[in-house]
Amino acid sequence: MTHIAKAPATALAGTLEANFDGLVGPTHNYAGLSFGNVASQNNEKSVANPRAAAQQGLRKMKRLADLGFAQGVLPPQERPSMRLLRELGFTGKDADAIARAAKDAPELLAAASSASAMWTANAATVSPSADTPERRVHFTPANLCSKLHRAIEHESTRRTLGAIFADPSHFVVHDALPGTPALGDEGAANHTRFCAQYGERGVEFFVYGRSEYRRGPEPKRFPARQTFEASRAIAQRHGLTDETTVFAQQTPEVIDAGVFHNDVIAVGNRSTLFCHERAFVDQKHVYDELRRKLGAHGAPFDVIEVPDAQVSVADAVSSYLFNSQLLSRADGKQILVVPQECRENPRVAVYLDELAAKSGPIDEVLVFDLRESMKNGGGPACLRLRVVLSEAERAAVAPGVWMNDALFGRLDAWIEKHYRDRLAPQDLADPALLVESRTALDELTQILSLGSLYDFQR
Ligand code: SUG
Repeated sequence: MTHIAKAPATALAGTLEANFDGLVGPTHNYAGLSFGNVASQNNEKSVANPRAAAQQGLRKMKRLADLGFAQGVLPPQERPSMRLLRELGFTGKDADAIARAAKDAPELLAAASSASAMWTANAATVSPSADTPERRVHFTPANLCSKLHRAIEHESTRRTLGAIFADPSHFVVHDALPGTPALGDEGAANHTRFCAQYGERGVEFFVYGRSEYRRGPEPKRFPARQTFEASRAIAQRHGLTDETTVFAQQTPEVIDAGVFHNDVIAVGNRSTLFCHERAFVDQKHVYDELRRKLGAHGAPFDVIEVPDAQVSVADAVSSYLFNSQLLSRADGKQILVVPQECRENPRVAVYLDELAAKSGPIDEVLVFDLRESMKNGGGPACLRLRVVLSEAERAAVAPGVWMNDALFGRLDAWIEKHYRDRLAPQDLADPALLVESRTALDELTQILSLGSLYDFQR
């Protein structure tokens, strides 16, 4: 069933969707930091392979670039975060601070060491210029305030996005929203943009888990990370209007079943929404509103709804069927990029076989081994940030981050040279890991031509 179509002609003319994947950092490990994320909890304290993790992600980027998709790279962050360790009171030389954290508070050292910035679907929410009043692309880095190890990402994310999308005539990179429970924001993992053509005005779909001020159903077991108030604030600061936004609440029961972000249960592209039948509160009303608002721009809207009877929420969570990338080929057909766990679940495999055989909007399924990331709850869609860009905007992006044969070769060799192939929880206490990471990242900023991005370089 995994039929691989001929590579389409590169559709680099006009406005298109570029995907910016996070390069997995040298400290990738399994620390069980994400309560509510079933994979993260199940793999707590197992031994990770950072080199394989980075190479699996890099191969996905290369393959999609080879197929003609615009593919960029976002660099990892500095880890362990000495800034966090210092803020938490671990003083002295770097090695001493790490040793003391390892002894007195290993959970804080694990939080400071997480490579979680690799999941760039959580880096920011992005509104393309076609949707914003002054026709610039807006980025709001996500505050990720519901987890300590992720709440330390947004400042570096802002700096990185500012370096890559630097031209103020095309791009606006905002600060993250204040990091407080009322404004919990997890970025593009809870945001989808629908449109007829990428360059036309779209409808932006914001999905939240709970509201701080409006009474409503809430999950009982696991936290809802995204609030309505955060989603609404982002729409407001990006200049979106009521006619071009739809807000929907995730079903609390699916959050309690491990759907910690909407992209674990739904994915959309252009005029297609692919989702589970239990994804949203008042789901039919959500479809109607999307259809009506898209229709007002003359855009169609198709839903591919997967019934519980065929794929349960538990199957969706363990296979990550919906954490797929839905990508438009140059010929207008769409491909679905799924993790290999989808082939290993018999019900999901049957569903995908049927989907690819039907003459619907999805024509082809591509399967990737992303095992190392998957074990922390990060599938193909978590690893990428979508940025719709016009030709002029693409020309304004820092050129060194676009994936091509030369960049692939350099990054592959860089990973081989700098990454460990084994990282166990106790290895986080090793002060050599900080030195190795900094050496690797220093070289990376040269490979990507991004200047001095990191605190240790300044
Ligand atoms: O935030 N896992 C990440 C996975 C993020 C997936 N992203 C999207 N669905 N878009 C998270 O829960 C686990 C780290 C650890 O346990 O070591 C972690 O942070």
